[in-house]
Amino acid sequence: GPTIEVVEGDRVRIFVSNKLPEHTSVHWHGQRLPNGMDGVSGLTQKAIGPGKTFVYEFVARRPGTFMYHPHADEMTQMAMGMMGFWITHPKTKHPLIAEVDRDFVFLLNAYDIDPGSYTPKIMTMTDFNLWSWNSRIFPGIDSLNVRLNDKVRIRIGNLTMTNHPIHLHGHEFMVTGTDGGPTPKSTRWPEVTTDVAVGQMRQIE
Ligand SMILES: [Cu+2]
Repeated sequence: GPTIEVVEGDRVRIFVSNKLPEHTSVHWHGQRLPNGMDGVSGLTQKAIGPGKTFVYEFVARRPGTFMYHPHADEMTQMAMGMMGFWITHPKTKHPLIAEVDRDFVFLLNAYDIDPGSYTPKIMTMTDFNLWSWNSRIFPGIDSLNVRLNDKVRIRIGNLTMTNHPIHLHGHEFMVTGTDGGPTPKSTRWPEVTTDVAVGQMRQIE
């Protein structure tokens, strides 16, 4: 899905039109929002039927990096790649959110696709054979192009079924944010690998 970028305090309205042959919904993972906007089918809303549109509306309350995905037949819909990123930028200068020269987002997902087949096997729980970055697979992905001395932020979300240690060669980084928001400065130290567990986001700089 597209990366949605908004500014803290923005009121956001999203029209979700369901063109699938089955019901769906969208869960805005990590956002502070009214219960009815949380997107859990059968709990906080009626699922969006085929051909129907549901309008989500809420205020982006806190700056950070968030993910969104269906909460309806997740096994099928997430295994087919329904997921996306959401960035809420701070409205004013934030003591824990640095200004950066480059800001990259990567959403990890995984598929089980037999050779010669085009359709992921949706019932697989752990035995995947293709891991993708923003739904693309090397060499069909972009490199991270930066200038010497640029301050670089990379936001990595993991909506696969396995943890992924993310490792940089030749650079140290700090983990500056998680799903819960920016990390306190006292918790930051240099690393070259950080594990991004299932359902988590890690923001490194
Ligand atoms: Cu969630």
